[in-house]
Amino acid sequence: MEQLSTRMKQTIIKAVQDINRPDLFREPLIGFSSANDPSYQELKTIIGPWHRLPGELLDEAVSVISYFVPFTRAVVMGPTSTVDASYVWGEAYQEINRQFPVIDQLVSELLHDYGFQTQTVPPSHTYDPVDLQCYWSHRSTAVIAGLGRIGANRMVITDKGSGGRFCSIITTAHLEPNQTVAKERCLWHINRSCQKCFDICPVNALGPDVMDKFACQDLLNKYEADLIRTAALESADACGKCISVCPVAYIE
Ligand code: B12
Repeated sequence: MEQLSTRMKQTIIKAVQDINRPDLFREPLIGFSSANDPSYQELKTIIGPWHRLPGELLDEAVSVISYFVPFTRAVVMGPTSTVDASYVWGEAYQEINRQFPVIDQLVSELLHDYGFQTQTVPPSHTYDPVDLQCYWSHRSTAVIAGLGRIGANRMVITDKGSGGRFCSIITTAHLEPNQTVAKERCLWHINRSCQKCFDICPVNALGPDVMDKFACQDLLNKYEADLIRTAALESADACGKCISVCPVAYIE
């Protein structure tokens, strides 16, 4: 299936190029995991029993495709260049969220041509607005696919940094799981020499042992209202300060 995984990676890379926003997005990173990786069962304990196994979303699931679309330096630096909401971060957030279903469709069509099934999951807003519980984590899927490790800001830090967004597709095709173990890049985890993400959060939602997701969500909603009112964006519940301030948010 080497030929299939190569064609798939080319499809995702070309689809991001075809968005034709080199001012916002860079070449994506792509990784595969086995649908039977025991980490998926572990997530039912780490996250909760509501988190689905790949096989609970697609019968005969064999592999999971995880991909990361990294933002440009200008986008990643946006949130720390403004006091409140960052327009360029909001625009990149809105635009890539709109493009993920297009990219997922192209990948699904390729796999269907080879006779395989797929199940896609939207990039965001797949959570219960009351308890913010989500049935499928693109973030943990990316970790299982070896694309990165979770930093103190709870964001996945890839070889191109944490500034960007993830999506994933479940399939009945066999795609060789990533064997490489991602490098630890978070300075808090390495030697406690950095806590910029904790310090910058405007609502103190982030700490070593606490992530107040409701306080964070409230700020995202406020910023979205600002961006809709002032900048004609439509769906941009985005802040990004805990990413933007991070020394490894943007890696060339
Ligand atoms: C619900 C949600 C939110 C909620 C709640 C976040 C939360 N902590 O649960 C709110 C609204 C607060 C939020 C805020 C933000 N979000 Co949000 N959010 C999501 C969403 C929809 C579901 C995430 C979720 O609930 N997962 C369940 C939680 C409990 O588990 P988890 O995500 O898997 O992660 C934890 C565990 O896995 C755990 N873990 C512990 N041990 C182990 C061991 C293993 C082996 C593994 C695999 C995992 C693991 O560590 C993780 C971190 O706590 C995802 C999209 C998706 N479907 O994945 C985006 C997502 C996580 N958000 C994202 C972003 C960028 C943001 C914001 C920066 C807003 C913005 N866009 O500007 C802020 C950052 C807040 C922060 N620092 O965490 C990105 C993350 C990108 C990255 N580099 O990692 C995602 C992946 C969206 C995307 N498609 O890219 N978000």
